[in-house]
Amino acid sequence: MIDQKIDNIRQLASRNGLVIRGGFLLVADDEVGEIEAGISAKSMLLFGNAGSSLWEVFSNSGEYQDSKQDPLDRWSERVGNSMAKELGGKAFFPFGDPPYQPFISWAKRSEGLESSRLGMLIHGQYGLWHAYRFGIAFSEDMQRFLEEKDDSSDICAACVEQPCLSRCPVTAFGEGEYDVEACYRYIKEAADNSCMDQGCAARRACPEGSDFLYRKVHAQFHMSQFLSSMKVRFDD
Ligand code: B12
Ligand code: SF4
Ligand code: SF4
Repeated sequence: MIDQKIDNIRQLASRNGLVIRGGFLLVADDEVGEIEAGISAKSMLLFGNAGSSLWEVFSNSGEYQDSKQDPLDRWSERVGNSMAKELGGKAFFPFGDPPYQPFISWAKRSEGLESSRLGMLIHGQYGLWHAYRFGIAFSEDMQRFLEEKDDSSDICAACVEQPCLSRCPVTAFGEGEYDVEACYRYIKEAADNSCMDQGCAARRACPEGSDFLYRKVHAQFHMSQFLSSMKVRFDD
């Protein structure tokens, strides 16, 4: 019966260009709270894009076309809340005001992902080409209907050349942390840079998940969103 529910969830996600990105059982420290009065949350499923899977649906949405701010966050909010309502769960989002929901540690608990040498999470199939749009908390244990997570491989440790670490023109990943301002200044000021046109050069240097590389128009969308949000932070 519940197996069928997971299948329905998968189909619902897929209609929105999303995939289930694993799930985990909640503990008291997660402080997720109740789904509604008197009904506590027991498990969480994460949803996101694998490669450009969401682009078709998102780029045809009202949020993408209305020229207002943060279209992808607004789209995620609408789709996440509507799926949660239909499934009897409660949606949580990776964006909004700090403190942020801990999607990085939730992702590690869900699919056993590791942080890559660049900092972002690397996936055995999608490489660096994936992201999270929302999580949905359920009152039942949904994790037991998913494949067991694989904690076994450290992809970056097995990568001898580690090309990602030498491709950034301003060494934004030089000190083991991501130098956001150096990245921003470069993509804003360098007249002809492939990062704005095709996405982060360091990320593109990674050989993993090359079938899931974001489409050019999708990569350009993220880079221009990043540029305008960093303008507010560093220049305004
Ligand atoms: C804040 C934030 C940022 C900030 C970074 C803040 C800083 N360092 O000054 C900014 C806006 C710069 C940023 C940028 C990007 N981010 Co970001 N970010 C987040 C967010 C909302 C919160 C992280 C946080 O503060 N956690 C709390 C602190 C205490 O934990 P922490 O582990 O120390 O967090 C640090 C890292 O997460 C790091 N960080 C955040 N994003 C990125 C991206 C990269 C490439 C790296 C190396 C590090 C990094 O900065 C945080 C603060 O130091 C998370 C979503 C979430 N709710 O977790 C997404 C998230 C980590 N970001 C993500 C992504 C994809 C990006 C971008 C690559 C977006 C894009 N273009 O696709 C860009 C990088 C731009 C580029 N060069 O291409 C994804 C990562 C997915 C994955 N595969 O791992 C997440 C999970 C969002 C999502 N919806 O999936 N991000
Ligand atoms: S290039 Fe190698 S070290 Fe860098 S993120 Fe990809 S697998 Fe990891
Ligand atoms: S977008 Fe370009 S400048 Fe920014 S971190 Fe990636 S490679 Fe470096």
